[in-house]
Amino acid sequence: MAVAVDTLQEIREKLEVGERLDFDDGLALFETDDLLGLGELADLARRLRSGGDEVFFVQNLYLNQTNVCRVKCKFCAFAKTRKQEGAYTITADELVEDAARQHAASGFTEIHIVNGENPHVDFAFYVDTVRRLHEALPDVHLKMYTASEIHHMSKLAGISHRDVLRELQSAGLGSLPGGGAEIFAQRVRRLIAPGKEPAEDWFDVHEAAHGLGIPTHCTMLYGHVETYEERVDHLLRLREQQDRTSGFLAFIPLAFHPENTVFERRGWRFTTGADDLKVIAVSRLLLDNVPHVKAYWIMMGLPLAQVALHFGADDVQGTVAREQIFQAAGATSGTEQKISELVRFVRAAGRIPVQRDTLYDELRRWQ
Ligand code: V47
Repeated sequence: MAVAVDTLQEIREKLEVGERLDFDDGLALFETDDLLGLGELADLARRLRSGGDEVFFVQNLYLNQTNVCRVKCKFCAFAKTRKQEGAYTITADELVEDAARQHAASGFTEIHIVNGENPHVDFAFYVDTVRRLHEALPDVHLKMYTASEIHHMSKLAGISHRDVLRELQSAGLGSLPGGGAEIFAQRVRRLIAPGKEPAEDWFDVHEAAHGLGIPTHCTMLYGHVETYEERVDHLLRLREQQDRTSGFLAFIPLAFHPENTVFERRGWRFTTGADDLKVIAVSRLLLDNVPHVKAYWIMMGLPLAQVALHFGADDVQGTVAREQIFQAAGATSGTEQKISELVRFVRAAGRIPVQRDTLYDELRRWQ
């Protein structure tokens, strides 16, 4: 649906006087066909909220300790049951040995771990893994376990989200990735992930993490059955949470990848570049209190991620060695970029590449 040019103009006026955008603004932004106008507005919002020309990335290694999962989300191509071919669960010893070898070779500063919700291991398995990784690589930031996994651990151990997080934090956990959010609307969760906990649990985990001083990330999985209204609702719920606890470091939109999922058999397709850019821009505009928006190159490819840097994104996530979840679902971008390649792409987009650590402290800048 075409949205009148003056709608974007009204939103621009709100931005310029620092007025918060509301639900109807969010909807109008998703409905506009003026893609370039939208991008320009999002870039303005980023700059008005003190963004400069810097674009951030981290040197990170992705590890998945187990792909065995009890949940069976219909959008997922990564999860297996224990008896399925390709199912694996790696011991803490193996994981630490692998991570230490990789670290000696490449010197990453962050390990990012997301797993299946394996019903065949206990809570001690996770605490032990964090402790051993932290002991072996004390200077590496451990960004581990989505809210869904923390919820799963709380069920395994019969303790609260907060107590799970406290134990993991004292073992060396640094932050949480943002997965498990999907779309918060229960209508959508029932359709794409009927076995998953409700949105309230995702928020409870993040609220508890922020209360303990554990920073977290937040995501939205889009491009399936959700409506624009449900996207806006999702973003505004994240904004409300951030108003209360301020613990989100960054927002990462995740475009649905259909290959090898139930939905591929129903003919569902990959998202389009226009929609990917729209989601980046609208999230930058609505999430006025989340410091960074990531254009995740694994998901959108580096060329489109470059364009997204002019649509409100200021981070391309990282070198991302060994990503598996999107590869399983048909990502064509591959995994692991050299730092020199990220730098080349950011510079060619007219921006300043900055290598950061997980908490956005600057490690190196290319002028
Ligand atoms: O919760 C799974 C998504 C998430 C598919 O915090 C899919 O920086 C699209 O948490 N198509 C897990 N998305 C990954 C995750 C993550 C990824 C990147 C950065 C960060 C961060 C966190 O991946 C899941 C789900 O939302 N996902 N399958 C799929 N076929």
